[in-house]
Amino acid sequence: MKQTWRWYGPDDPVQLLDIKQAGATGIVSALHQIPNGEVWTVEAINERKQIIETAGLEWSVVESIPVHETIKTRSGGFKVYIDNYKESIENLVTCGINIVCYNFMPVLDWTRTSLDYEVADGSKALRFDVIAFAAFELYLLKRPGAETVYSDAEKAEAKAHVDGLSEDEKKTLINNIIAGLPGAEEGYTLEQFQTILDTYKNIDAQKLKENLVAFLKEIIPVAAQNEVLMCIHPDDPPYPILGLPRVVSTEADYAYLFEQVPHISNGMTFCTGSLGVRADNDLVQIFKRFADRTHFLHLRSTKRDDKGNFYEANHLEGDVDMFSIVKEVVEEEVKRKAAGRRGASIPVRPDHGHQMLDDLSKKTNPGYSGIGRLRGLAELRGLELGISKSLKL
Ligand code: DNO
Repeated sequence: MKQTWRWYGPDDPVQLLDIKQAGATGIVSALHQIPNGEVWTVEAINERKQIIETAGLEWSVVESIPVHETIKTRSGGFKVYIDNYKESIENLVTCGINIVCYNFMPVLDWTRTSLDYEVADGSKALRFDVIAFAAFELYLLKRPGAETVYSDAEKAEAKAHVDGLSEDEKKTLINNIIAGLPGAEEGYTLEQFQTILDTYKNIDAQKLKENLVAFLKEIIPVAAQNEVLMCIHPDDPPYPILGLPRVVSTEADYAYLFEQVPHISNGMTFCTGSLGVRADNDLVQIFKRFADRTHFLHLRSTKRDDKGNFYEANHLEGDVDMFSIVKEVVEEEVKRKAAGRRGASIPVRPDHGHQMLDDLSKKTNPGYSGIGRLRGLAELRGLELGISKSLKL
């Protein structure tokens, strides 16, 4: 695996030199300063690239070029935004960068209710709690229709939950959900939020799928022509929330996208933490089926319960069978090498990590602390080495 690390740019509290010490050689980055939908110019890309290269690292993957909301709803100025998207891809190629991660989640990118859930060893993890989420949409956002999603028992629990929160705790819950986790390009106020949810009133899962395929039919030919690997990230969590459809959550979802637009440039970001939240997602089977289209790996684990709650576990613990996944990855790389395929080494990043040790007293990007990811990367690297050696590679 090509060991990479997500870096949010010059304002990231984790410095490029720290990343070198963590042993990563590749950087995963995005031009977060550019408003969603605008073209990434060659100049802006090169500026970031140079900063990365001056530190002796390589910009391996773009995560993400965000997809403008109007592309997802196919409304308003979406055509211009698709053209801009194509131009950004072409400009990245001009600068020598050719792997692009993105997602197609309506309104919200990844979603958690708690950013400081204390696990048994005292470190802090990100967590999604169904009742806290219900409390948010039923009693804080007051989303019309939310009451049809939950059972009476859940509603009662959610009410008790919200009644037990102080004003500050309510604000924190709201912010955790809608103010934008790192990498989510949009943040909203409560008022704006309902308005943007309403733009999906007439868009069900079928329609959203059609809109995604229409987008792919436009951008994949451009990517293919430029030998760019596009990799769509799964929904996180991988099921509908807030009455919004989500269409990149399961093996069947991915199979449909690849059937519709078969070129190999139409690939996936295999994110074990996102896909692993669903007990009915068989991760090894999904990887095996789409191994040749896996252009980027996000490796982390989650621990779920039978109520739909989950928290982010240490990388080698939780529900994800990381050994089996990494073994599949190592075997896929052997195949790629034998076939002389470009990019035989798949870029991987230790996805998220606990806030731990010195980082507990620092301001860190939720999920993206230095030390937690350092632990994750070290564990994954050791696992890979052990597997490779035992396979006599
Ligand atoms: C969370 C990330 C997501 C991801 C985007 C991909 O930590 O995995 O923000 O980057 O969904 O477009």
